[in-house]
Amino acid sequence: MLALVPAGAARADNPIIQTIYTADPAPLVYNGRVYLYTGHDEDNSTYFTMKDWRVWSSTDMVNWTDHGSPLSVATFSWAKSDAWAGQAINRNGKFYWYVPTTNRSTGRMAIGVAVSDSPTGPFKDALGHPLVENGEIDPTVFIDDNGQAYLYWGNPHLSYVKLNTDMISYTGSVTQIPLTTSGFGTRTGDANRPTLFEEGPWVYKRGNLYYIVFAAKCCSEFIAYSTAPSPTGPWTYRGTIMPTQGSSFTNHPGVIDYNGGSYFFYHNGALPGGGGYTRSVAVEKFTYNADGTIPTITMTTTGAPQIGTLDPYTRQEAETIAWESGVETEPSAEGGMNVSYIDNGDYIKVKGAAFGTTGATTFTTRAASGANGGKIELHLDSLTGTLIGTCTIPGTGGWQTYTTITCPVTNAKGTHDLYFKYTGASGSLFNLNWWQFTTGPTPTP
Ligand code: FUB
Repeated sequence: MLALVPAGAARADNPIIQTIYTADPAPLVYNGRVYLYTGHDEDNSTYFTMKDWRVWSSTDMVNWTDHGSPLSVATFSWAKSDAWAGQAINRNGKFYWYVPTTNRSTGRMAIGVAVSDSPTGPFKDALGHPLVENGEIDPTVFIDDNGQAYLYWGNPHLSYVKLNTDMISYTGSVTQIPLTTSGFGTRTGDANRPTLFEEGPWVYKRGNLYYIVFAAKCCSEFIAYSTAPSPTGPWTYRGTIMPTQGSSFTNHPGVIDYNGGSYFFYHNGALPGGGGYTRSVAVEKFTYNADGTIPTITMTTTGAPQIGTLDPYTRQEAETIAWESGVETEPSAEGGMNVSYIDNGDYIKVKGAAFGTTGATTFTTRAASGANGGKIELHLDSLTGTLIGTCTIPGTGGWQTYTTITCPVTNAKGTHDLYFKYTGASGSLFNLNWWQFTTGPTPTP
């Protein structure tokens, strides 16, 4: 469990995940939604102690739903440790997640591929052995317009293979991309690494231009990029995207276009207790220059603007969160995830809930408590903002014994950030699976 996020950070929306430490973001746009695949730094880690990968999703770039961990080192029978930086992509109605992890029998880093029918998993090992192995890390996957897929990876070299359309095999041999200073910039002071390329490549195409964005120089890293007229080069170094910032000595890029905007995902050490081995994923919106070059992007605590609003009149997962303090999540007996370890004074913020002109009349939530329950205070715009309702959650006889509770609500009109403030006795109060408001005439008791 992370240290409590200070109250002064309540307006921040970056880092976008606060329940755990996350690293190595890999966003994927699918079916109108952004799926975000990340690593997971263990609490109090003093190395890259990473056992599982995580999935999150959002339609508005600020409220993120936790889908838990559908892939871990244990998924790969041949893997020993190190759930490091990967990327997922969809093809053939399936989702392929390429990840670096340590091969138990060779002791080297290898690239595995997991497959699922759903972007949120569960994922299984597609092969039962590594897809490729040369002791290097950080796969990025890209499908060109002609259907040819490429898998790139590397540290200290940069290699690629041409994937077959099954996405789990390749044709031809592993090819090393020449790391020239014209292609990847000049590093001074390290005879073994004459260019800026360090790790974490992210390859994509925009218009007719191919981009490779990467973690540059070590340590601390910054984010730089190169472009090319083809997926195999020749690459031209284009400069810095994100300077060294943010109290993590690594950084890691993920770039997407979504809903008419461009977004840059990265990680830093911005949460309490954060640092080089306890990192957190964040996002910024940006606009390409007219010539296709990428502007300098600075880390912020505000993050990307919200796209649209959140509909409080449709069922929302309790683990859809813009910002929180003190809570955790866990797999729910009812499917998906639930919010857990809710203590007195903890809170969750969801951003931009559109209550409309008629306003909300009731709040319903699915809750369970193996203790004596507690209360949910519903506040607008801040933890001390207008109180629109208070819902009492009883003990239900078990932490996964859920019941549906409805409470009256007043004064909830217009669009507001919504704060769920949890109060009660000491210890865990209750778990929450989902919530939903109703609008319309006030129901008669
Ligand atoms: O998260 C473990 C390693 O740190 C990743 O594989 C690298 O890209 C760096 O972020």
